[in-house]
Amino acid sequence: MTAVVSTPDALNFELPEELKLLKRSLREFVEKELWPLTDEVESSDEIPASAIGKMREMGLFGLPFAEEYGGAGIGELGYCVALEEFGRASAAFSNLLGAHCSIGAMALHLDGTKDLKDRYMPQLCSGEKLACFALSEPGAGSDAANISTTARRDGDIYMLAGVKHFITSGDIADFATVFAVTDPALGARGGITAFWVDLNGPGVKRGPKDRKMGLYGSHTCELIFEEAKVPADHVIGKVGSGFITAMKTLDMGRLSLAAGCVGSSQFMLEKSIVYAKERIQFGKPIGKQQAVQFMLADMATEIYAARNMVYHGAWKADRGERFSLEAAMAKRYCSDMAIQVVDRALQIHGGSGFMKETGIERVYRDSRILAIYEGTNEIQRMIIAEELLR
Ligand code: COS
Repeated sequence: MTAVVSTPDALNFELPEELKLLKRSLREFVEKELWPLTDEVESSDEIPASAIGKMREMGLFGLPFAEEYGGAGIGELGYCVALEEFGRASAAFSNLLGAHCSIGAMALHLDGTKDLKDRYMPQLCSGEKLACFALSEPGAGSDAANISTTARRDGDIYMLAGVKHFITSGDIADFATVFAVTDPALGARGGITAFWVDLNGPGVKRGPKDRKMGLYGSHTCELIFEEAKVPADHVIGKVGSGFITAMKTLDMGRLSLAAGCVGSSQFMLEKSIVYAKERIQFGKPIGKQQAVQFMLADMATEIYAARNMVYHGAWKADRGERFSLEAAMAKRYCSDMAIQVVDRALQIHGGSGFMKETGIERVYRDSRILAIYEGTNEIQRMIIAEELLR
C-alpha cells in the first residue's frame, strides 16, 4: 500500500488574506457606524436613512454579486464571512442585508436572463434599489409548493393576483422576487414561476407593518397583488421553474443566515467572558465557578462546530456543487446553537442580562425567529432526512 502523507496544506482552514481584510474592515464598520445606533433602532423601530447610506457607500448591498454589475464578487465564503461580522450588530441590519442580498436579489442573480440582470443588477448592487423575496402566503408557509397567488398570461404581460405575507423589507423594497402559480395542474414540478416585480407599480399594495416579538428596525408586511401587471420578459428563469429557483435561493439564504448566527453567538461569548472575569461573587470572579466555566466551554465548542459547518457549506457552494444538505444542516444547527448561546449568555449575566442595558435581552428576543424563518428547523430536518434516504 502506498504511504499517504498528510501535509498541513492538504486541508486549508486559513481564510485568504482578502477575506481577513474584509473581516477586519467590516468589524470596524459595525463597531464604529452601527453599534452606536443600536438603541435608536430599537426604540424607533427604524434604521436611520444615514446608516443605509453608509452601508451603500461600503458596497454592502452588492457583496455576493458579480463584479460586472458593481458587486464585490466575493463568493459565498466571502459573503458568509461578511454576514458573520454583521451578526455582531443589531439584527435589523443583517436582516436588511439578508432580505436584499441573500434572497431578494439572489433569485435574479442565480436564474435571471442576461437582459433582466443587465437592467436591474447594477442598481441592486449599489443599493440604490432594494429587493425582497415573496414566497410565503397566509396559507403556504412551510408548504411552499402550495401557494395560491396566480399569474395569468395576457399577451405580453402576466396579471398577478394574490397575497404574500411576513415579507421582510416588504415595506421599503423597490422590487420583489414573487412566486406565483402559472399551471395549477403541475404544482412544484413545472407549475410555479418566479417573477421580478416592481413594487411601486399599479396593482401592488403593501399591508401595515406586522407587530413582532423582536427584530425592531426590520419590518415584515403583506404584499397584495390585485391584477398587478408584470411584463412577460420579467420571468426569472423559465416559466414553470420557479419552485427550483425558490429552493436554490433558499439554499443560499439558509447558509448565510447560519453565518449570522455564528457572528452573533461569538459576540455573546466574548461579552460573557468579559463579564465572567469582572463580576465578583463569593469573593471571586464568577468565571472561577465551574458552572459558569462549563457554560462558556459549551458555547465556544458549539460556535467552533457551527463556524466550520458554514465555511464547509460555502466552500462547496463556491465549487459549484449542490449544497442543499449542508445548508439545511447549517441552518438547523447554527440557529438552535445561537438560541442556546444567547440563553447561556443571559444566564451568566444573571439579573443584568435581563436588563436592557447589556443588550442581551434584545439578542435573546431577536434570536428566536432564527429557528423559524427561511424554513423552520423541522423543515430543515425533513430536507436532511430526504437527502439521507434518497
Ligand atoms: N435545489 C434544486 N432543486 C430542488 C431543491 C434545491 N435545493 N429542493 C427541491 N428541489 C426540487 C426537487 O428535486 C423536486 O424535483 P424532482 O422531483 O424533479 O427531483 C422539486 O424541487 C420539488 O421538491 P420537493 O418534492 O422536495 O417539494 P415539496 O413540496 O415536498 O417541498 C420543502 C419541499 C418542504 C423542502 C419546501 O417546500 C420548503 O423548503 N419549504 C419551506 C419554505 C421556506 O423556507 N419558507 C420560508 C419563507 S421564504 S424566506
